[in-house]
Amino acid sequence: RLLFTDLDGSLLDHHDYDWSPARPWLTRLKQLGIPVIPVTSKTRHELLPLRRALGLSEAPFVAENGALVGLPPAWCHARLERDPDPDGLVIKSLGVDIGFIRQRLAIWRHRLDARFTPLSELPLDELVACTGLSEPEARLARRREGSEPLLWQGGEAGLEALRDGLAGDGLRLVRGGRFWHVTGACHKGEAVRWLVRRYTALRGHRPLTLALGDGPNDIPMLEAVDQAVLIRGHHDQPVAPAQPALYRSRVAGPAGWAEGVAHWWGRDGHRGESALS
Ligand code: 2M8
Ligand code: MG
Ligand code: MG
Repeated sequence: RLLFTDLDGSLLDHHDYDWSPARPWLTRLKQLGIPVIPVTSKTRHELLPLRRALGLSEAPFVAENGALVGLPPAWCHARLERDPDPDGLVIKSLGVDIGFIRQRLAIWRHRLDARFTPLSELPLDELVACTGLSEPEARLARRREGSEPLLWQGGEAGLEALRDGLAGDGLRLVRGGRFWHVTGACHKGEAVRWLVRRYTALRGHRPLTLALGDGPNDIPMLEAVDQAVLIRGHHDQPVAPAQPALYRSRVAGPAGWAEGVAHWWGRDGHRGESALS
């Protein structure tokens, strides 16, 4: 089995990034040998200390909304990946370079007179104030490789115009928590499928998959798995994944995360443990 999870607003609290309500389940999943795979808007630099703190350093991860996949040695293919980075990870790019994204954003901002601030242009103190990250964490959030978050300051129509313009460049615009995120033609769902294919190739069987998320950018991920949890969130937009095996949590954040895992994989709830597992 594999568990894929969004971080902010899901495994981590939207405001203070606490995950204590999810701790008992993290321990139990570790004992069961079930990888908990972060699939997040965060950068791989933010993920390094966070995976360590969460006890997830042996699991792969998806960073920057599907733009990057990080593989620890056990997930590498001897033939395909030979050169891990100094942290022992092989990084796969599924998106496009941040330089191209920033270049196109600058052009569309000018052409459409669009009102937004890219994260890379936010002064550090403002980034700290609006996210609640510490200063060192905010520095790591700035080290982006395949996605640019935007603080949107314009209206709905401007957003659609920007989306259309970027689509012509092969770029996507998705809503995260506080930010809108610009990426290449990648998303969380594609990255999850990539990892499921890799697991299947290495282990010789398809895993049973569960995914948990709270935002619009999580929808493709929730649609790419066998069982899904939509965590109660902070969104005004209706979020409705095309997923028959969907559980909507009653509570938000890490408590909703624990509620969702218990729903599908709890002691009395061995639902869906079909031939897949
Ligand atoms: C941004 O991502 C979140 C998650 O969805 C958002 O859009 O609100 C990213 O900049 C990420 O790198 C950062 O850690 C996070 C902090 O809240 O904000
Ligand atoms: Mg989220
Ligand atoms: Mg996220």
